[in-house]
Amino acid sequence: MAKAFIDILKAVEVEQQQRQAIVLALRGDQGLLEPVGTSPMPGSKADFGPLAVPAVRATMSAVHRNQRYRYRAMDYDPYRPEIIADPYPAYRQLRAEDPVHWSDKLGGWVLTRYDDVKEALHGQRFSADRATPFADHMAAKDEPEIARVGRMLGRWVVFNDPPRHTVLRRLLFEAFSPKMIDGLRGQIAETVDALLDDLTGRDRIDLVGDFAFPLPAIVIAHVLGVPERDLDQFRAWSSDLATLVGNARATPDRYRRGGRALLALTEYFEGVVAERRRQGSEAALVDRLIAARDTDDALNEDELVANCILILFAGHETTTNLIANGMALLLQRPGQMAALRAEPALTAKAIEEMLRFETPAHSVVRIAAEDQTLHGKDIRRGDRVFVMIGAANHDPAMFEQPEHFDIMRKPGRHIAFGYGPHFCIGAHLARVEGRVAFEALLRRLPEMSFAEETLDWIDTLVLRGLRSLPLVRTPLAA
Ligand code: PIM
Repeated sequence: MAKAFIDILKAVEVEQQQRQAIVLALRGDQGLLEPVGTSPMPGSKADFGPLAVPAVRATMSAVHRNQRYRYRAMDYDPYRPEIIADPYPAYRQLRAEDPVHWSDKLGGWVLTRYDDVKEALHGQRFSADRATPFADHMAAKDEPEIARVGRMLGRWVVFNDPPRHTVLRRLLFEAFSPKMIDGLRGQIAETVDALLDDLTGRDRIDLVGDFAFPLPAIVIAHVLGVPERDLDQFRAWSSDLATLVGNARATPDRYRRGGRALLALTEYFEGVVAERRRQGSEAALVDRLIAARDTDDALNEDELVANCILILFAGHETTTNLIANGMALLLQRPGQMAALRAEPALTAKAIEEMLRFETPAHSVVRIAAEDQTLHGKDIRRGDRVFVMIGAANHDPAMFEQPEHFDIMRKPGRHIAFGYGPHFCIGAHLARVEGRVAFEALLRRLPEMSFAEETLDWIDTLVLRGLRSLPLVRTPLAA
């Protein structure tokens, strides 16, 4: 009886909201108010991006809750060029007005407040496994190749929950322990110097292609145990893979290209594993994983290969962006550049501020593991949730003057490496690479300026970085 009464009240409320919306629309009020009723319906041709099935489920559950007729405070389109160039004003509005925002464009919820982001990363209420539902969905759509790609991604430690996550993470973590990474410092410094030697005398460089990409790629190839000579090939595969796992703006062949890259990397690593097994090598991460497989049966062959690909991909894609984003931030602020040149001991602090300000691993996707209500919004089990780490790192509730880039800021609270059980195992390596790189860049690189007026940001949501960063030598004053 009571339930029937509540249902009637709800129906009345929906009708009132509809009527109010029509009035608002006729009045022309609130340009950004728009009925959620424009949601693509399940089964429509709308592209929700990779790992899409929960998105469709999310839309259905929103429809079932009558949220089709609710009106939202703003229309957030993460792929609009001005938002790709500068997402922070939109984040500010979302945090203030709609902290649990339903996005038709993304087919999921968008969390932007620091506390909510931290809780979503840490708590048990969200699952990291968004590859399995994607694979199931693709199999049901009779797309066996793409389904296979989803199954392979499902082996990545980052797309697993405990208890499997705990096992895989422990196996990988050893290679990234502070002790192991500190042991690589000399080799990182040598690689930095060699790359900078090659730039000597050049008046124009692309900081991404000439430095920020090769440095972490060479280092991670060494950690893994794969030859440096294959790095150019990796770069092509990796950027195709980034459009798939990074939630790039929809491009028609994204799944196929990303999938092809993943299959090529799989074949490549199957070859590496076979060769190293034959040779009985011991030094690198691949060898330790092979031993864990062969002696303890701790992981299966697919997990072994898949996590080598993840480490290669994650090991350079984000550190490349840390270096290039950081350099762009300093070039835009000559005062901070001068302060850092004058006092290289500030580099560690500066790196933390770069991580906060232009967070390279900008967002992660989670799947609601249970029904829950957050700031009045009903999130249903299976809904897709975009956890916007980059927005959390600009939350004024946590950071004073968050839009101010300040290398002197007291570090410590950003969550650029995530939080909780999935905290980035490569964090220490990224920090060491960043410090060694910036100390050398500022000491050895002559004064450079932007060669182009605008920065060319990649259009993925998960990775924030520059396609290239062309720089020219600043002419000496006459
Ligand atoms: N990159 C760096 N650490 C984690 C990543 C990552 C993992 C999965 C998808 C995209 C980026």
